Amino acid sequence: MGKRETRAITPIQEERLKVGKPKQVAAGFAGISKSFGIGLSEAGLRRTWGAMRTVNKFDGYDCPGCAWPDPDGHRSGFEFCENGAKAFATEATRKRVTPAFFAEHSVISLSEQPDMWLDKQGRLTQPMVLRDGSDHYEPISWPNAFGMISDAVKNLNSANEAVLYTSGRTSNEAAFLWGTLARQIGTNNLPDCSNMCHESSGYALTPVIGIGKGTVRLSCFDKADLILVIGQNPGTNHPRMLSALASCKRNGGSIVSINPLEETGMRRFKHPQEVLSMIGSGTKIADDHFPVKINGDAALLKGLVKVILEEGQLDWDFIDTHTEGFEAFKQSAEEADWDDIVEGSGISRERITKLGLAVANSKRLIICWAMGLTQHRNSVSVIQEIANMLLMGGHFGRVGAGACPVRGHSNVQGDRTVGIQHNPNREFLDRLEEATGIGVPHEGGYDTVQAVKAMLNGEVRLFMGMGGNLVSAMSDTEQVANGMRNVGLTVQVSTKLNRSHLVTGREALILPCLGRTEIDQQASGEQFVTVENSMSVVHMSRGSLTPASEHLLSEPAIVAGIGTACFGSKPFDWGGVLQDYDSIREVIEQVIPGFQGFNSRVREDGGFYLPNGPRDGPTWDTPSGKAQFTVHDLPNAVAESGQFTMMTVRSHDQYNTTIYGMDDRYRGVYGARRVVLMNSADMAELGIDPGDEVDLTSHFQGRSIHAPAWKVVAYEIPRGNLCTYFPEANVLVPLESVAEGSNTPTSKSVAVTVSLP
Ligand SMILES: Nc1nc2c(c(=O)[nH]1)N[C@H]1C(S)=C(S)[C@@H](COP(=O)(O)OP(=O)(O)OC[C@H]3O[C@@H](n4cnc5c(=O)[nH]c(N)nc54)[C@H](O)[C@@H]3O)O[C@H]1N2
Ligand SMILES: Nc1nc2c(c(=O)[nH]1)N[C@H]1C(S)=C(S)[C@@H](COP(=O)(O)OP(=O)(O)OC[C@H]3O[C@@H](n4cnc5c(=O)[nH]c(N)nc54)[C@H](O)[C@@H]3O)O[C@H]1N2
Ligand SMILES: [Mo]
Repeated sequence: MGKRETRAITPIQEERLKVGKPKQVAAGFAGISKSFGIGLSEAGLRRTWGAMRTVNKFDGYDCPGCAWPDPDGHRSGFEFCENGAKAFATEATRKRVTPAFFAEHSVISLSEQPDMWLDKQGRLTQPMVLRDGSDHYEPISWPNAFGMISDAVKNLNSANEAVLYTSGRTSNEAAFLWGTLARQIGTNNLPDCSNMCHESSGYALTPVIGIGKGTVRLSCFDKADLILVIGQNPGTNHPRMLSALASCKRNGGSIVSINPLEETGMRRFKHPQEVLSMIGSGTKIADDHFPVKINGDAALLKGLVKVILEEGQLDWDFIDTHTEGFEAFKQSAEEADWDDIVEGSGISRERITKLGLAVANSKRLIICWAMGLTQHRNSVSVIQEIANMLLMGGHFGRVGAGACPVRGHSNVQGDRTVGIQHNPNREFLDRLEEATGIGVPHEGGYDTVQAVKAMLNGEVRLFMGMGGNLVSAMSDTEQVANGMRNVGLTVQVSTKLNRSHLVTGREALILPCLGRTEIDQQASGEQFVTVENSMSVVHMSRGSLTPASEHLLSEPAIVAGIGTACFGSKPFDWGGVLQDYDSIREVIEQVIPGFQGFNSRVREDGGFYLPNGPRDGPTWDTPSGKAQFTVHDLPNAVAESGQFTMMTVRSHDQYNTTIYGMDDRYRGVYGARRVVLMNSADMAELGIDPGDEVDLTSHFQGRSIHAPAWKVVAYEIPRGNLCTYFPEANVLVPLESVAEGSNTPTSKSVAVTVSLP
């Protein structure tokens, strides 16, 4: 049969753009009342109130909003935010997508609907199948769905024709089983959302400090004397982090934001849990803001390093005892030219010097970063420059100091820890083999970019997604869609309807699962799962709501069902471990270092910290046992003359590809998402007025991609830079444009020309 021509990109709609002033104050009362409002309208009063009382409590569910940790020891407060409330409401909604819904709507007609509409139809309720040649999903039983997958596995010409994607909301238990399933199929093709997210951070940090994770605890934020927040928008994406920043300020610390945009949370913040502060104007968060050009961080950091070296305020004891490579690093920094630094960063030498002195004088420095640093061609080297700067001052193994890559999805870090790795190391594979009896493959697998390329080449016959929405989340949407259409069977384990259910292989399955807020009942009784936050704390998560439908299975049950259908119970007893998740945790304990006593320790209030050499020692799990200084040249500009550098970011009303609403309240952009933020001097030069529609064309290695009709918003953004929202703008990010080393799509560095239609 021919391929279905479903739409890969949300249709372009009539949008009513209204532009106001960016907000000065984040969160506070507007945040809380809005949160409840969102919860109420979707989930109803009893469910909203009941669930919000248990979120992030020791015995409640882990907030699916982000991976920011909860305070150690007193995790019983009302730790939630607008972001978490929205994430809760979309999951706990009372609306349902039933078989009747699919009988009424063909996949073609569904694909003509906007992404926001798809999500708003409610929770998926039953397993559904899209058969070869059919335009409608129909119900299928769980055993038959698992049977289809097992047939597909048996029909693979080689195990590497299977790809198992993971999104970062999946629990440790489900993720561990998922990775094990892939290895029993015989492949390490385990691309995951990290590949598009913090891969650059892990890839950069592991060789230089011996671990690919952050090295601070939440309590460090109270003690830091300086925190740099680089390439991150916490007001929207990690609102609870603002409490930690405010606490640093109350204790006399300083906070500096480095970002092409002055984001709202970094201006002022009202703590929603401190009623008194709602009355005042809130805490001023950032003491200073550096409006660096997009990807100007490499130059800015180089300037800071030069100032620190000139100042001579280095921790020489630390450098002598703990590091290697200082001389080469020093020499290369000294040779860097100030004109290049100022030109590359867009920040004057005076301003860089001022910040450099503050860094040099800091005794307890934390550097936080997120997607503004990880999604560029030279991301790995920028993050290693951050490590250099921390090493110069000895900011490891010291309370109140360290590296803090702020994770996105609530368990993206845990998924990696328990084996979602496309390039797993030998020790892990050996232990997995020993604990499960499964003969594991040793050849490395695909990341997301490689997986899409393999699909385009017709080398993938089975794609399965554990959560997420790869079609919309990946770069180069049309290419991803072409790849998906080449696959024999595509399977999505999901809670909500999204585009990856509509742009499919020849056949497709939707396997609906429990969400984190829901009760998970197995043979031995009610279960909990575990997750790991941004600061390496493993803790439990237990839902309390009645499941959205009686047909739902938990994620572990779905993986175990597939495992049993494909391989029976030998050598690994899929059905057996499912009866009680403690048994899954027992296997994890045997395979993953740091999980000794998993079942008892995770039952303690707040869970436990995984070991972390640079934080706890410092010790360094590098070949020489020392931390490494590294040398980095300044990058060439992405954009040629006449081109802009475009970043693609999140609005305030979305969770990745889930669109909650059309407003970006903090930035003052209302009613529209197909917008492009632009400096007014650039607009004047091109004869563009606010509200005009322009076409955007991206350019990479001779290939151009054209996307029409973006409304222009005049915004305070460095000249030569543009900002659009993802996922709409993903169509413009070329598949081939990736970060060196980590292979992450360069979603924050796209060379673009702007034209009036
Ligand atoms: N409400 C909500 N919360 C979320 C998410 C969500 O979609 N919605 N997503 C979750 C996920 S998976 C993640 S990974 C995180 C993402 O959290 P963020 O990384 O905060 O997300 P982005 O919107 O991509 O914002 C990137 C920020 O980097 C800045 N930036 C872009 N390019 C550069 C640059 O070259 N240099 C510097 N210095 N700054 C730059 C942008 O202006 C923007 O402020 O949030 C998580 N939390
Ligand atoms: N241009 C551009 N592209 C980007 C980014 C960017 O900044 N710019 N950011 C990248 C980043 S940081 C990330 S992390 C990726 C995100 O990529 P993904 O993780 O693949 O995407 P999400 O939008 O988070 O996935 C949403 C879907 O997950 C499913 N879901 C929700 N909860 C659950 C659950 O509990 N279980 C299961 N099984 N399914 C569930 C729902 O069906 C929902 O539709 O996108 C990346 N793409
Ligand atoms: Mo992410």
